Amino acid sequence: MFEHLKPQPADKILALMQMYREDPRDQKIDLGVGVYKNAEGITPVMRAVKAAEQRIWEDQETKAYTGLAGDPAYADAMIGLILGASVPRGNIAAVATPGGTGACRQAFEMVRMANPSARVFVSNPTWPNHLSILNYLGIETVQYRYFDGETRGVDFDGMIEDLKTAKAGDVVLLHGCCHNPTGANLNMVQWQEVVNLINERGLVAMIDIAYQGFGEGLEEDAQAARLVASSVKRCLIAGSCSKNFGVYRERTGLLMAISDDAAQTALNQSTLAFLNRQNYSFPPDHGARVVTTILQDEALRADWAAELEEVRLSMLGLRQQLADDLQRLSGSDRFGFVAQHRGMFSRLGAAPELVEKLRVDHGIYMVGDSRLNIAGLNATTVPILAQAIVDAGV
Ligand code: PLP
Ligand code: TYF
Repeated sequence: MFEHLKPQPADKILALMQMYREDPRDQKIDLGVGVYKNAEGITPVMRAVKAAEQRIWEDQETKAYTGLAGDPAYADAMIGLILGASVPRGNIAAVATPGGTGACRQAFEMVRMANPSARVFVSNPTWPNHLSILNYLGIETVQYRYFDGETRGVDFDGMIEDLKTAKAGDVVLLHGCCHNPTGANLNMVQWQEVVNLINERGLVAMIDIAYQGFGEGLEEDAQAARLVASSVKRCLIAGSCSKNFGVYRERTGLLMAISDDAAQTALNQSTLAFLNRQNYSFPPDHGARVVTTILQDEALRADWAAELEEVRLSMLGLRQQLADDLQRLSGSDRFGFVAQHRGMFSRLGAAPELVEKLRVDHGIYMVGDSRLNIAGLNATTVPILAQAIVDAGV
């Protein structure tokens, strides 16, 4: 039977990661996969994570199963982090999931269960896994305009025009902050307009928030999710701790389903628990326990927030340095968007041939759509990248 299997397309980002590893050149620069790296090129375990792990090692008395939703304390802590007090706790159903990917997957499964004919509107472009999982589940997708290739900002008029074609019950998937892959984000006035449209048309909002704390700050980056969650009748929020706690491989995520009705919330909670059971029974606990330990302890939380802020500021510094170098070398302001974008990524808007040329000629690895991971740079490699970009005629 297995001979009937067909080869599946590889994840382009992960394939690039492999290609980089196999490149023998010393001067190569990895701007591919979205992993934070410090100036030494290391993805460190955060101080508070180490401390929490030590505490768990000392205090944990059992590794017996938690519950299908994971540890309720983890959900409470993450709800506090993402939503603050913007939504009454009683309106939120939540389960731990294996990473933000797991949260997206479970969210899409819930959509399909609730309304098999619902379409999911995704930004053009979006994180490739969104499309890949939606296609795999047989859910119809519609792309809405998002990135303006000229300004490298958001094509907001195009976005609204396209979202107006959504029908009641369709889902609108939005990146809560730090859009992947473009780095271009809505301002709060635009978010309000999107919320109004969602409400007018009876759409279902879904927020994927994987970079809280990487853009404008922990609270600022949650503003859009809070606005949406507190203004719509129902929504889904997929959260990830991979980046902001640096616990990538621990697979630590949370899915929330929010409604304005207690009975509906109970049904949502049991549905989410059911979906967890169908897919893997209990969600992973270690990363969730680390995150809970940090968020519940004042000192650990403050230290984590301080280290996260250092990470955020270092990426902002690299953005500014790159924008300045590009301005100087090109003698034009056309790269100013690099300093305006937020999060780990910027989409340069370069043709695939140029991206390929940068890889072949300079050992500079970025995703084929010209997404670069700002955190892959350091003070030494920024000028090298800037020169290569200008020489290539981007
Ligand atoms: N959503 C987006 C937009 C992402 O960029 C990522 C990747 O980091 C995720 C979700 C989920 O990542 P993970 O499954 O590693 O938590
Ligand atoms: O976009 C990125 O680079 C990150 C990491 O299948 C990632 O979100 C990439 C591909 C993938 C899972 C995570």
